[in-house]
Amino acid sequence: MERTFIAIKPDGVQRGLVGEIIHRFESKGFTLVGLKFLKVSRELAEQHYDVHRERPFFSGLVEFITSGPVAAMVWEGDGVVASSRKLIGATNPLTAEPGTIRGDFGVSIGRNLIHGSDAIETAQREIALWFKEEELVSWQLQLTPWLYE
Ligand code: IDP
Ligand code: MG
Repeated sequence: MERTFIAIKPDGVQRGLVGEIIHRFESKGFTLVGLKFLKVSRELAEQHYDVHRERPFFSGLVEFITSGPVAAMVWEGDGVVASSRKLIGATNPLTAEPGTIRGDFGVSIGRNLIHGSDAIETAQREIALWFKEEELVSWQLQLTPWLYE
């Protein structure tokens, strides 16, 4: 089953949006298989955003992501990687569609509340970076027959 890595960034935590964001993924029909609340180390932040290392916003991004607690999650479901990106919305909250998390709650690209893996391979890399195998729980959502044909 497909899995994705989602992190509510320090602004999402400070804005009191942890419950709202988890609710959106739960009510969509995805299954929570990993969840932790942590202060991110510089090393983890730099590894997580390694592809952006040469970008001008990299140091500010690492500074921000390590500035306060983050809620890190793994969600499971058919097509969960691409679908989560749709639930999250465009990178810039000002252009993100209303109805998306960033579109509903944000106004600035540097405070866009949430991270979601951009591809299946990225999700595998990020899940392995943030979670140990034993921190992930395989379980069967009893709602499955009501969510999948
Ligand atoms: P994504 O989070 O939608 O996948 P990416 O392009 O992967 O967007 O960028 C990673 C994160 O870097 C963004 O979520 C945002 O927090 C930050 N970021 C991206 N572009 C900019 C920028 O132009 N200025 C400031 N921060 C940016
Ligand atoms: Mg990205």
